[in-house]
Amino acid sequence: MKKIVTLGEILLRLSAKVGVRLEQSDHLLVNYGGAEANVSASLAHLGMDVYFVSKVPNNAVGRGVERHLKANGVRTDYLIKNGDRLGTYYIEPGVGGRGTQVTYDRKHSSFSQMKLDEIDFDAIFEGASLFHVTGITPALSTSLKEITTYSLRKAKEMGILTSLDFNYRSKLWSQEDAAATLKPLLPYVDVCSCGELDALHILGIPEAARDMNQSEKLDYYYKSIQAQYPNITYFCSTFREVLSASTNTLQGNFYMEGELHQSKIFHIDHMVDRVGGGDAFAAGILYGLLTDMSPEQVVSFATAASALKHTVYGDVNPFSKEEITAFAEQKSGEVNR
Ligand code: KDG
Repeated sequence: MKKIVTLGEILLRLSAKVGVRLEQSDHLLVNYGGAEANVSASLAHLGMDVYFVSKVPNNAVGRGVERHLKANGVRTDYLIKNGDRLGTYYIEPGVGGRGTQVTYDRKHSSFSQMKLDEIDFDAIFEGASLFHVTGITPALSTSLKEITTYSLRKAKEMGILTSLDFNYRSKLWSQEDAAATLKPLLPYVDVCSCGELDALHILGIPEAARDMNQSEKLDYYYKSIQAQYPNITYFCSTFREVLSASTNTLQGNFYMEGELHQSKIFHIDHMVDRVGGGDAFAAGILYGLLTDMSPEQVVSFATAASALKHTVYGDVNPFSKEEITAFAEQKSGEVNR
């Protein structure tokens, strides 16, 4: 089984019930989120040996995190227990065309206080095949910027496949700050998850592509980025189009060796929870790469994984390889007897 290492913040996720505003809620549903933690759980459900590097408080709340990770099959050997608090985020679910609202309460979290000398990356990366991190992590503190840079560089030096999902979050930092931090990381990245807005705003690709259709535009962005960072071998992202309040479509894009591969369009008839859909996609891409799928299989598998995630509550994609593969191939809404 291949060893995978991820680094990121796991958050307590507290959601209002559908149809109740957060500020008027007297009950909140408890779950866990955090982009890299979600990718870890997805990959563990797919049978990979995933080690999540993070820091949580040494109390009942931290033990709750550990229980959640273990229940999803994620290894907690490198979970440091120390520091002041667990970062939290609140969700008011989108309904009737009203978008989902996210409120962060994560300043001074144990993870944001993590220091480079607390982590032994030489030991952690020993025998690893893949290292995954997102742009959320360096946005959280100066020491995490240093840790993200160090860890990506170290992984690359050790010959480990490296993956960075931009995951730009406007509530955490400005586009300028994100660009100044993320661009210097790109020489150490093999797999880059980069949506259209990330490309445009963070990488500053000129808007020459304005009149192109979506796939031409993405092809143009990827080619421009690769000209600057030829080390990036794979790009991926999804297009999500809301056709009406209740009908949603999803199409995955995977760019490899100068060629764009697209999945079929998945129609998500009943959207239960969007959050974590991008992480399920990223995990699907990484799984496909590690198991030597063809580019068509990679993008089909990852998009099916993401579409399935949208049908379940919570950040985590709990589906197995067999379920995702069957979903990628089924017509639509079949009764599976
Ligand atoms: O991708 C899902 C994440 O956005 C969610 O889990 C919360 O990590 C999170 C963040 O910082 O937005």
